[in-house]
Amino acid sequence: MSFVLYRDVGCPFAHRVAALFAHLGVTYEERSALVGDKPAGLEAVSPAGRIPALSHGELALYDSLVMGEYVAALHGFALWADDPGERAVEQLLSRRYDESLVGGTMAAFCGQAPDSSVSDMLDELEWLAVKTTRHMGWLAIQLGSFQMLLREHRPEVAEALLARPALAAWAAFGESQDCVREAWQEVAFAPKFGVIG
Ligand SMILES: N[C@@H](CCC(=O)N[C@@H](CS)C(=O)NCC(=O)O)C(=O)O
Repeated sequence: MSFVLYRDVGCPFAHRVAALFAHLGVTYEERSALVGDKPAGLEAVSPAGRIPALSHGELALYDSLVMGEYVAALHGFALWADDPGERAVEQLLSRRYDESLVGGTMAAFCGQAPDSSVSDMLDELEWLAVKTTRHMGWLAIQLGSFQMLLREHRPEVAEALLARPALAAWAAFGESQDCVREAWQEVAFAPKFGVIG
């Protein structure tokens, strides 16, 4: 029974699922579309037409966190820290990232965020990072790309991030992960948002 991942090339939620598969060495089929397009067959798996979506046999999932939990559980991978307090902070970080930091990150890449909001975003990331000692697992996978993109597209923000030791350590770990690099090498959305060229 194979996994089929429906995604578009720019969706950060899809990237972390792809990165998790790479990290686990799990093969999967991919139905990919350009940014803003829907991959063929998506409707059958994702009733709201959202990406990413994942099918596995009869199972159809359309939230990346649920996919991560499922795939990790199947492969005996610890998505979260064992310690309840640490796990709670990791989950808080994950939720905050999804709710607002992904949008803030994208706005920063595109130069559409005022410096004050980029600084607020870094403040919150730092606040969460100092409370999270474990850099392994889902956390690194989903956030390791942050610094790579900043370094390429907003070097001054990358510098600001490096001035914060908790974030610098965290970014260095994330950047060292092959699966993070592989997932983000595919990113082709930057030109669409006017970041490149
Ligand atoms: N919580 C969802 C968020 C997914 C999400 O927002 N996907 C965007 C693309 S990156 C999407 O499908 N947007 C179109 C829509 O909501 O109809 C997840 O983690 O999978």
